[in-house]
This record gives sequence, structure tokens and C-alpha cells, in this order.
Amino acid sequence: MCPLCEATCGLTLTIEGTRVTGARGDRDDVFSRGFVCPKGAAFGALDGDPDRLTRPLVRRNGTLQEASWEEAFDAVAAGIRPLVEEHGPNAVGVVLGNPNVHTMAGALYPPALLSALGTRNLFTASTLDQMPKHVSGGLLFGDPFAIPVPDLDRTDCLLLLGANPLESNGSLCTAPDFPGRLKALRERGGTLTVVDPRATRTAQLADRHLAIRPGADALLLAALVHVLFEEDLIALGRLDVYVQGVAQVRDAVREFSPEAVAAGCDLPAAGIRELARELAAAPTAAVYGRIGTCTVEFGTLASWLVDVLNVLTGNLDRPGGALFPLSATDRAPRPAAPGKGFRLGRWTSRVSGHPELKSELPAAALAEEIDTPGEGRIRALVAIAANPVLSAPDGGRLDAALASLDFMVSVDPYLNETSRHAQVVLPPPPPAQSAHYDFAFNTLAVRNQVRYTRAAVPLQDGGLDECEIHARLVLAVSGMHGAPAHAVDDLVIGRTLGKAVADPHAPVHGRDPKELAGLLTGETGAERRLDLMLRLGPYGDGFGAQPEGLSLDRLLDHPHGIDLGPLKPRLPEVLRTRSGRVELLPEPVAADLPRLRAALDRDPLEGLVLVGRRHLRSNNSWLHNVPVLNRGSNRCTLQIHPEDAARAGIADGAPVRVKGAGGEIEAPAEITAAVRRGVVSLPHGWGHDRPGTRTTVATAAPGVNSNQLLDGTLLDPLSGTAVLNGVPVLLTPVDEEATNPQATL
Ligand SMILES: Nc1nc2c(c(=O)[nH]1)N[C@H]1C(S)=C(S)[C@@H](COP(=O)(O)OP(=O)(O)OC[C@H]3O[C@@H](n4cnc5c(=O)[nH]c(N)nc54)[C@H](O)[C@@H]3O)O[C@H]1N2
Ligand SMILES: Nc1nc2c(c(=O)[nH]1)N[C@H]1C(S)=C(S)[C@@H](COP(=O)(O)OP(=O)(O)OC[C@H]3O[C@@H](n4cnc5c(=O)[nH]c(N)nc54)[C@H](O)[C@@H]3O)O[C@H]1N2
Ligand code: SF4
Ligand SMILES: [Mo]
Repeated sequence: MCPLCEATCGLTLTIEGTRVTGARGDRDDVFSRGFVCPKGAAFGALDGDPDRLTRPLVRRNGTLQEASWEEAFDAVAAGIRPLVEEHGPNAVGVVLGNPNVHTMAGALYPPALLSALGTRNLFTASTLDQMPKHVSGGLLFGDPFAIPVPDLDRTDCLLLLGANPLESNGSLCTAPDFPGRLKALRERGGTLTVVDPRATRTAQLADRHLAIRPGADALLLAALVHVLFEEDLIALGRLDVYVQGVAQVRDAVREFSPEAVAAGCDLPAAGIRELARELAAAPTAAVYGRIGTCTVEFGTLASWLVDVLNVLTGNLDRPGGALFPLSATDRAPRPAAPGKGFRLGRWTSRVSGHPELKSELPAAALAEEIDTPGEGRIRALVAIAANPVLSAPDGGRLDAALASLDFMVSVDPYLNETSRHAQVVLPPPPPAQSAHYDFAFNTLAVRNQVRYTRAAVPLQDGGLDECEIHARLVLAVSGMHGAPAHAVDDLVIGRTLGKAVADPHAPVHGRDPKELAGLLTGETGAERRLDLMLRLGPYGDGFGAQPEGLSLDRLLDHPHGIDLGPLKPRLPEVLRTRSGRVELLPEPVAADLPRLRAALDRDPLEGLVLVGRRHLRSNNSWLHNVPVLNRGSNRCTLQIHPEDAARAGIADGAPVRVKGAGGEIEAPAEITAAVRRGVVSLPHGWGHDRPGTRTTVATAAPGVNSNQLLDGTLLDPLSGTAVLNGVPVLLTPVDEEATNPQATL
């Protein structure tokens, strides 16, 4: 299984000895059916990258040196425990990066790590990404993981905002061959509308491309809702009995007429009305918003409005609309009942008072939590699969903050911009040497299915499976340093079974947990846990209650996976709100709406704003070290519209100085009408020119870090998500600076 993006394609590898010499799409895979993209095809080169660390590193006399695993974990225990004992649990921060959703270890062990540490200082990539969707799902449905997925294969009408699946291969919508699925939508007569300030490859595929002003999606979406009410197009259908707050939403969007938002969006009012009518009239329709609607000023409001539109058009939870997947390791469905609801801000961050979300604090606040003196300061950091020096705002400040820590441990295969600060680096083996199961993405997939593969290549001498690395890390930071790794798994298994046998809805109610634990199969702790989750899950064998049901053994008999069918309606059983209904206008959202109303009266910015972009052969900050992926069109250029370039006196290819609140960087201009006027675009994840790293290829063509333009203060307040798109910047042509320092735009 390819671990490189959310599409989760099955791969067929060619292996010579222990080396992966080829990778192609697995034609028999029940879900991806042979699809592969250039990244997946480069799996062998990535897997065999000579810059990958193969041994742990421990800092001695200031330099990182290879060490044994025993020495490395001893150093972790010695580095962390005394700090916790002296300064309390919050002295240790935890940073979880994106690849944790692609590894089994990242799904299974961080909860144990966090409970062992007891820290409130958790930072993840979610607050640079999808936290607004969690907040919206949490408030509307009572469960932050209840994220509706557009039913790509059956919808008649797709409104896609701020996503570019032709480059990203999709996000919060796991769909191998997303491009093919969009083409199929058009071929069966469906319509595709893309909202994006850039004329992306996805936009080029659409019936309609709306080149919106960055940051204005919440205005556009509010206007669509407005039209539905104004023109009497609300049709909840079977949702009617499950939804409360419809009339309140009508009042809330009263001021957001298409005419009122047209200037802010820079879109014609008539087109907005037409789009609303089309959504309402389509037999089925799905609204789907991603990065460009999340990492913006009104990220949560936009994410909420996406869900509201799906509800008001009756498309939530119906085939062809937006549905909740049911993955094989989800909790088995049970009778609907009111839940506990979702609360935000149960505590706040120390320095800026940012509210907690899902027990996390904003990634943009990590640096200040380290470098601001005082009680409760972060003194040690555990970073797992994270490169926040490049991926979070103001990498320069974070870089300095990391250097000031008393202790840091990184679980990372590379010595890069972030891990170079660690006292201990624990490198996981390459993906071919790791088992793979998509715990996260199966809950976001356009089709229910389940696939598991064991490591394709045996673990090489000296390597340690990432699950074992995580387990031993948990033991090292708790009082159990030196205990066998399986102790962590045994603990989790015991606890889960204890709960299951006490649960009257569980198939194992009343049975003996020890007996059940003895029935688990699997060669590793992680496999036994997977077996447990599958057997207790919605398709499971219930330890004998459903003899035909799923178990690890059954799954191993199907190396290309098992198809579990199309998505099905799940309301009301998914709801966990206190009311037991969809709460359409949650109080925190209502309280944030005045901010959006104020935007109606705001004059659009005169100058330029920055947006990001992704390239098919890139992946955040860490694929630039693979030669076949780091060349050709995959370059760190500043895209600018020809008219804006002419006004600023910028020539194609010439270096441009870009200034933002957090700093300035220099990148070559790429003049292209693919970005709208008033917008410039830089990709993120570049800037590999810091000393002390070991990424030879990336360092040779380093690019610049777009996040250096941010100072970390711009956040979507409800979700703590950094504003990464629609950020004001100033440009100066570098060549002209000497003669005319005022030539800025
Ligand atoms: N300006 C701007 N900034 C952005 C974004 C944007 O659109 N614009 N996007 C944001 C988004 S959506 C995200 S998700 C974040 C991502 O930001 P991060 O979570 O920091 O992720 P990556 O840049 O992917 O870095 C991942 C790290 O994991 C390591 N790694 C790779 N494979 C493994 C593995 O198997 N195990 C372990 N332990 N480590 C591994 C890599 O070497 C790298 O150090 O960036 C965000 N930053
Ligand atoms: N090739 C590749 N694939 C990846 C990744 C990668 O780095 N490279 N990263 C992975 C990760 S971690 C994630 S989260 C996903 C993200 O997957 P997507 O959400 O599809 O992300 P992007 O490709 O960045 O597309 C975001 C689009 O939003 C547009 N945009 C910017 N500002 C606005 C705005 O204000 N409004 C609107 N409507 N649009 C706006 C941008 O121009 C861009 O085209 O991709 C994943 N897949
Ligand atoms: S689309 Fe994503 S999962 Fe599929 S091969 Fe490409 S990188 Fe891998
Ligand atoms: Mo992401």
C-alpha cells in the first residue's frame, strides 16, 4: 500500500534481494484497481534513499552520532523523566506530523504516549490543515471525526472548493484515481464546479471555474445558503426529523445575499444564484471544501457552511451526496442515543490563550510556548514524523526555539530542518519494511473496503519496526523504561477488552477478557491490536458471534483487500450531540458570524495576497530528496499574473523578494495567467538550505520556505488553524532594488 498520500493505492513491487527496484499499481486491488501516480511509481527510489537514517543518532559533545537502540532509549528516558519530575508534565511538548496518519505506529501509539506524559502541550499538523472540519463535525454531529465524504462515484453535481485533487490526489476524501473519478462524473452527465483563485488542472476539468478572491469562500457559501432560503429551495427530505436549527440558519445568513458578497468574492452575483439553483435542482449533489477553505481566515465558518449546504439540499447522508463511511475498525453501530457533544476550549494555551481543540493547541503557537519564559514553558519535545520548521508559520523563530530546548527526540527517517535539533533521532525503517493498514483514511474513503499488507521486505539488520519504536518510546517516557515493547499493546488490549465485555451492545458482552485476548492472532503487538479492532468492528466476527465476519486471518487471506460496498446512510446512529440531532447552528459558530458580517463591508485589499499550491511529484516537506521527484516542473517559483508582474516590473524567471509579516524570502518569478490577478502563489515545504541536515538532493535545490512569510499570529479563531492562504505580501524585484528601493507592489 502506498503510504504517500490519502489515496491509499495498492502497489505491486518488484523486489531484488532486499531492494525495491520497481513499483506499479496493483491491478487486483479492490479499491485502487491499478491506479498509481508518479510518487507511487517512485516508491523504490524513496524506499532506498541512501540518505535515510538506518541507526539511531544520539548527541554526544554537541554532535549527533550513531548509537544502539538501547543507548538511544536510555538517552530518551534520561532526558525526559527528570524534566517531568522537576517541572511537571506540561514541560514536555509533543508534535505529531502528517505521516502519522499513514503509518500503523502513528495510529496506534500516540494516545498511549500522550497519556503516559499527561501533557497538555500537543501540537499536530491538523491545525495547519483540517481542524476546521473536525470543529464543524464536532459541533454539528457531536463527533469531530464525523466528516462527511462526497460520494464521488454517484453524485450528479460536485461543488469543489479549495482543493486540487489532480495534484494532491484528494484529501478527506480517499479515492484512488480521483482524476479518473472526476472524469467519470462528467462522462455520466454530471456537473463539476471548481472554486479556486488559480486555474488548476482540476479547474481545467470543470464545467465551471470560479476564480474567487482568496479567503472569501465563507462569503460565497453563505450566499448560496441565502439563495436557498430566499428562493424556497430548502429540501431536507428524510433529514428533516434529524436536524434542528434550520430557521436560525436562515436568520444568520440574511445579510449574505449574492449581491452583498459579490465584491468580496470578486464573483458576479448572478453566477452565485445560478450555482445555488443548480445545487438545489440536481438529483444529488455534494459540496466539498479542502485546504483552500480550511487554512484561511474563516476556515471553520466555511467548513460549517459546506456541511450546512449538504444538509439543506437533502444531500447529507444520501447516496450521491455526502456520507459518513463505516470503516472496518470503526465502532460497531449501535442504537441511536444522545451523546456528550463536542466542547472546545476546555483549556487554553499558556502564552496567547488559544483554546484547546481535540486536546490540541495550534501548531502556530509552538514556538512561543518554547521561547516565552515562565512557569509551564515547554522544555523538551517529542516530535514524531513532523517537520514544523518548514510546515508551520515562522520557521525561523521555531528553529531558534528548538535549538534552545533542554531535550528533543525525533522519530524520523531523515536528518532534516527539524530533526537536526534533536538529542536523539529514532529512525523508522523504510515503508517496504513496514506493515500497512489505513486506520485513518478508511474512515474517509468513498467506498467501504479493507486492506492490510505485511512488510514486503524483511526488517534489515539493525532496524526496528516503527511500532516497536513508538512502544519503547512510551515506556521510556513513563516509569516503565526497559519493559518489553508488547507491554504497551497488552495494556491497550486488556483495557479495550475490559470495556467491550462490559458493554451490553458488544458481541462479546459478558465474556472473559483473558480468554478473548488468548484468541487474538497476529505476529506482532500491532497485528494483535488490528485483529482486536477488526473483530469488534462493524464487519467483525465478534470473536465467534458472526463466524463469517472479519478478522486478521480472514484479511490476510485477501492480499488485495476486501470490498465492503458503497457508502450507506448512517443517520441518526452517527450523531453524538447532546440533543441527538444535527445541531445546524451551533453556538460557537453563531458567535463567530459577526466577524464574517464585518467582512461584507471591508474594502478588498489593494495589494497582493499569497496562496499555496501542491505539485503532483511533491509531498509537503519531505519528498524533495528523491531525484526523480525533484526536477522539471516541480520547482519553488512565485507564480504571478502577467498584469501584476508588468505593474511591478517583474520579468519571468527573475528573482523577486517577497515580504510578509514573518519575514522575507527570494524566489524566481513564474509569470502565468493560471493565478488570478492580485494573487501570487508559492508551494510550501521548501527551504532545505539549513546546515546540519542530511538530505543531499533536497539541499542541492533547496527552494525557499513560504511559511517564513507568516508570523504565526493569523489564525482561524474557532479552530486555531493557521491562515496559510490569502496572506498579504509585498513584492520587490531584486534586480531593481539597488536603483529603486520603492518599487514594491
Ligand atoms: N504554507 C503552507 N504550509 C503548509 C501547508 C500548505 O498548504 N501551505 N500544508 C499543511 C499541511 S496540509 C500539512 S499536513 C503539514 C505537513 O507538515 P508536517 O506534518 O510537518 O509534515 P511533512 O512536511 O510531511 O513532514 C513529515 C516528516 O515525517 C517524516 N517521515 C516520513 N515518513 C515517515 C515515517 O514513515 N515515519 C516517521 N516517523 N516519519 C516519517 C519526514 O521525514 C518529515 O520529517 O504542512 C502544512 N503546511
Ligand atoms: N502531490 C501532493 N499531494 C499531496 C500533498 C502534497 O504536498 N503534494 N499533501 C497532502 C496533504 S498533507 C493534504 S492536506 C492534501 C491537500 O489536498 P488539497 O486540499 O487538494 O490541496 P491543494 O492541492 O493545496 O489545493 C488547495 C487549492 O486551494 C486553492 N486556494 C488557495 N486559497 C484559496 C481560497 O481562499 N479559496 C479557494 N476556494 N481556494 C483556494 C489553491 O490555489 C489550491 O489549488 O494533499 C495531500 N496530497
Ligand atoms: S495517488 Fe497517492 S497513494 Fe496513490 S500512488 Fe500516488 S502517492 Fe501513492
Ligand atoms: Mo495535510
